[in-house]
Amino acid sequence: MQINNAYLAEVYQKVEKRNPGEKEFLQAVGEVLESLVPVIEKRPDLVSSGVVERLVEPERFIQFRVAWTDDSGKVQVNRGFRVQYNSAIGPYKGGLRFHPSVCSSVIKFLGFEQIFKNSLTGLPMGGGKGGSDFDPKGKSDNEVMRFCQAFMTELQKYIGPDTDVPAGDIGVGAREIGFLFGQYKRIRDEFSGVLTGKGLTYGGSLARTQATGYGLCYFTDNMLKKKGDSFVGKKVVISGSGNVAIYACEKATQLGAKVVAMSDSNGYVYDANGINLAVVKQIKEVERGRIKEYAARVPGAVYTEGKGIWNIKCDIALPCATQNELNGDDAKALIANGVKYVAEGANMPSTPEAIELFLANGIYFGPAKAANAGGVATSGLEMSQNSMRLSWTFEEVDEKLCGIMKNIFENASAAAKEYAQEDNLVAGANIAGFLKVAEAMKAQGVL
Ligand code: NDP
Ligand code: 2IT
Repeated sequence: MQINNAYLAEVYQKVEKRNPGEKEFLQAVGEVLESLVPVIEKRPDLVSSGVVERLVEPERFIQFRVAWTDDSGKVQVNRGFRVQYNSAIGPYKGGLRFHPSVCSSVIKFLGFEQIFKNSLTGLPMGGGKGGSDFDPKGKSDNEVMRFCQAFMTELQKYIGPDTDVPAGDIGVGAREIGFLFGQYKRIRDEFSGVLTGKGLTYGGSLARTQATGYGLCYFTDNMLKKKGDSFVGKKVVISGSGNVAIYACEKATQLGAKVVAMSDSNGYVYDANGINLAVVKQIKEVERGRIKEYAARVPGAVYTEGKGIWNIKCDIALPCATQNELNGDDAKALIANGVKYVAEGANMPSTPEAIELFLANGIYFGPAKAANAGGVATSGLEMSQNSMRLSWTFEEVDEKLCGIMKNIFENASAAAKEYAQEDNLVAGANIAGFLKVAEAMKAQGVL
């Protein structure tokens, strides 16, 4: 990382000093500040109004104890978080992650990224994120319910449909959102759009389940079209096999590509015939099983334990699992195998070294905050439907999602063209996302 501007370098040093050892958070802040150099050079007003110093410091950071009882009667204690990062352009908005790796650095990096992503959607949503180091894997439905109820009993003090609207992320899907929503309703005695990603019977939006993965492919399709290219006949590798990965696979396949590999935290499957998504959905969405089982069910598919999915030859790589899952060596392997497009479904899946290699080698790269914004954008559409007390059809939501992803691509490309190089969507997404929030912060005074 190189921040070639004295003011921004100083802001970064202060962030480092205030948040020692928080490596994911510092990585996310460093990348954005690096992109903002050309903007800050043109806009002394943003320096004098202290927008950047204020933006890097969360408005509020909440940490709390979550105590619950497991099926054997033993008391368990987890740590809960919510960062309410920035509310300049709307109520705090962002998912909840339940994963053992959750800590303040991870929550802050995700909340910080969310500010720019939500701004890019064009919808009025501020940035927030939350979660817990609770691991839903291997827990019974009753244990997950008791945990969610205990978690929400504390979280409900800080959220509301016009204040802060959480949703899902890793480890938080339809089941968890249902339990969280029920507990909020019970305590507050109010039926509202306080969470998104809700079930269709109680206020959820059609197409929210599909939105992040579909949106990622719509974004990638815009990248392909820009190069006079398309998904048709392309070989695609997708990491992960959760919500984002599954619906990325579905849409990429619908658009004419062949997805040849998917993974989970244990290993990956390669299927030269193209992934049979019905099998993946049965294993992951119904049985909550491991991707390894795919190879036992689909003739010709091969399972490999461990990392290594990025050694598979492909035209398009879509990392959809977790942060820093694709490092410099992985990027080199992809480039050596002729990859042409990389677009991020996960949040910050590529390390800074990997991104540098992609940009330096002319690989067209779609960064997370632009490419995976379809999920939160559709959450924004769920909020609108809840406020209006009506619901749109799948086709209406999907069409709006497609339009939003096109706008994000065009706005990021335009900002990249003005301040960096047109194909540098990292700079473009950071700058376009930042400018809207910065103008709003400036207009609202020093807060
Ligand atoms: P899920 O919990 O549905 O799936 C996560 C997938 O990633 C699983 O296959 C999981 O494997 C794998 N994974 C998680 N952590 C690790 C790890 N440490 N190492 C290797 N593999 C891992 O989550 P989502 O699909 O919702 O989220 C995936 C990514 O997309 C995250 O980065 C999330 O922040 C991002 N995202 C999600 C959005 C959404 O709407 N859901 C919106 C925008 C971004 P295993 O089961 O073995 O843990
Ligand atoms: O990272 C993300 O954008 C999400 N997990 C979705 C957030 C949301 O509020 O829908």
